Amino acid sequence: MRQAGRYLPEYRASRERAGDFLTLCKTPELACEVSLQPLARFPLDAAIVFSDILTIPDAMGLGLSLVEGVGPRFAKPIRTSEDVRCLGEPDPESDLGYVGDAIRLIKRELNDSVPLIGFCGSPWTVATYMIEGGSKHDFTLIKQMLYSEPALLHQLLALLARSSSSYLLAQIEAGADAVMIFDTWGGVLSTPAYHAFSLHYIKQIVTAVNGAVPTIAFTKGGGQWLDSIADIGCSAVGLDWTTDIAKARSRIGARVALQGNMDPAILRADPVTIAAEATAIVEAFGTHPGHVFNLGHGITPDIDPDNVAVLVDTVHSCSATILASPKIDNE
Ligand code: 1CP
Repeated sequence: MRQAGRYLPEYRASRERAGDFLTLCKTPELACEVSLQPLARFPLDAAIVFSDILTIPDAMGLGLSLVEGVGPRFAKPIRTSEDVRCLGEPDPESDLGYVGDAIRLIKRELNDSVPLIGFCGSPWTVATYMIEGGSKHDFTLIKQMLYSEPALLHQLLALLARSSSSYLLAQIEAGADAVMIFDTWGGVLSTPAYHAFSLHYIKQIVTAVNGAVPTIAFTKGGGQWLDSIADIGCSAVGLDWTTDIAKARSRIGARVALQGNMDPAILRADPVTIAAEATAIVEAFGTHPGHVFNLGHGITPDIDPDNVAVLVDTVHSCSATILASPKIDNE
């Protein structure tokens, strides 16, 4: 996650040239360049298009900016029923066409060497930014709306689900080989609220994709809801690092593939520790099919790229070893 980003000096140079983060996202040549940077350094098995989950609210006219040291900010957050009523559904071609253009460029450059992942945010997660006005991790305003004006929040989430569905279908049309739905903030909800306000809308998006390409559903903090997530029709479930991957495999691994789940903080350790931790995850999953190794969340800017190289090499070598020795298995 966040294969491209500030931990790479070449990303920082491209961002400097672009001037700001949004220009980087909206200039297909630059978005393509940045998407390919991690693959030039590491023998990764997939690329992910460089973009952000906040492109949809930006296209809805909320005035997105990325403030240095603060994170994303919206000039016009959504607070009232009038605000929600005024929102339109962005057109994936005319309003978000730069993402499709970036995907077409990346696909041409990849030339089928590895698959390309497209993505969007979950309606709930995107709505947290739209209502709070940016990164604010206490969720006071959106939870107030959830419990005092649930119909209004549902109206916004339904609009986001429709917008995200047409956006992912356009990404698939442009060449995305799989799509991932990031529900970074689903884990802050109670169980009934998670099902009604987050998973319900993720399911609508997965249903709209209708098996055109594999779909990956990731809820950070969603470990206790894995069975429900696996039941929405997605091809894979993303796990954060707080879930035991062996237990997740025995619970839902026959129904879906699992993606994950190393704690990105481990990348701050020494190479021997990184290799041991990565090997433990690959071995915990065992020889069953359907494990996509990944970090449980994004790489942070302080990570040494050499440590990422150790991780990628370890995953390749220990996967080959474990697949060659089917006795190493743990039911
Ligand atoms: O240059 C910079 O400082 C920008 C930092 C950055 C990056 C590298 C942002 C702003 N977005 C991105 C790219 C990004 N965002 C990708 C790129 C593809 C990749 O290489 O993996 C992806 C998949 C995302 C998705 C995203 N954006 C999520 C979901 C996944 C996650 O990390 O939880 C979220 C929550 C966002 C919002 C966002 N955009 C940027 C930041 C710093 C944030 C998080 C803010 C917060 O903590 O609330």
